[in-house]
Amino acid sequence: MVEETVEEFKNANLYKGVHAVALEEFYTSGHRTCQGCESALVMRDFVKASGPRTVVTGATGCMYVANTSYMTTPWIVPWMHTQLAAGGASAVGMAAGLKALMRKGKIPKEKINVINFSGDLGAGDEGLGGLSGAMQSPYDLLVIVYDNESAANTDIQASGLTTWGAQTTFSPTGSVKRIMHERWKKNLAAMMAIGHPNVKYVATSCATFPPTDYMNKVKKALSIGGPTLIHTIDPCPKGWDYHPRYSHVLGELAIKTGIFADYEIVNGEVRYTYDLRNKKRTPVREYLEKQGRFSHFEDEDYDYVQAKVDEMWDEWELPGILPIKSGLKVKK
Ligand SMILES: Cc1ncc(C[n+]2csc(CCOP(=O)(O)OP(=O)(O)O)c2C)c(N)n1
Ligand code: SF4
Ligand SMILES: [Mg+2]
Repeated sequence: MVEETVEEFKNANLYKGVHAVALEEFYTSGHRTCQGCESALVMRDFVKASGPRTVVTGATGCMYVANTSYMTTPWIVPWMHTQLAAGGASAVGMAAGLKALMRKGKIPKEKINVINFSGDLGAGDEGLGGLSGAMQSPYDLLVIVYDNESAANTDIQASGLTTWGAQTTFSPTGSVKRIMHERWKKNLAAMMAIGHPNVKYVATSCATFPPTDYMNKVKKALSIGGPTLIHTIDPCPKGWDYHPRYSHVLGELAIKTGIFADYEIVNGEVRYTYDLRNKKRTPVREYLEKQGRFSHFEDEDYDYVQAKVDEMWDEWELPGILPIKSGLKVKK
């Protein structure tokens, strides 16, 4: 299941288990995210993994608005808001600015982690051009796409990364048409990996499953250098309509059913974190029926999604990742 990637990352100080995780917090109290918000955990854990020598830029969205209510913030590290579509560009600007200050001797020369976080709409739709620019830049930077599968902050509109069939405020079910959202999820991480050959590290992840996987992927991305990207799947109690206590359950099911493929691409080599090739997968219905956004589903809808997930893993040239021949090497 989880593969060790020791060689390239021997200097990355990877966590060997949850007990090794740093106790110090750099994203702490003072935020107003919903109870059970997995995106908040994505914030907390990346900065735990990156440590205090980190500068963060955050695109508009829940993780901006709920984290910077007037006169309060959970951020202990320097943090800057950036426009919704400008996540990638803000990371480039920050990295270039720090480099210039170091060159001019205005700040000491040292490694400062530059991390941008952007939501699925911000990074995957509106800011796709800027994200591409960042992935082709010469700078050391990490973009974390926190994917709660909607424009959550503006009341749950569908984005290009929303699961097929989900109810959102853009796609409410009705008596005439049951399924309003008829697009398969955009394949963002793979798109970035394939389209940007100089990027040394692209990964997907879930903040809670498998344990420490996400934080270690942050460490790997920061240690390998150059532009890097991590795309997380973030259960959102409000938008997905479930009791907040089930966020972890849903994150785990997203991976185990294979609807969200968990992998990393290191220097052009694909490594499955949770390998579902030729394996029995948890039926996707177990994941979907726990969420109110799919409460309108009938048997044929569950069957449709299952068939698409099976196709991803059984028929795609790069299972779960790419529906085309890619030329990328797959580690056996
Ligand atoms: C250019 C621009 N378009 C639209 C908006 C309105 N807006 C603010 S946050 C947001 C949703 C962002 O969605 P996502 O990036 O997925 O982040 P989330 O809210 O889900 O955390 C929208 C549409 C905006 N602020 N700027
Ligand atoms: S709406 Fe979703 S993403 Fe936004 S704060 Fe609430 S749980 Fe988190
Ligand atoms: Mg979103």
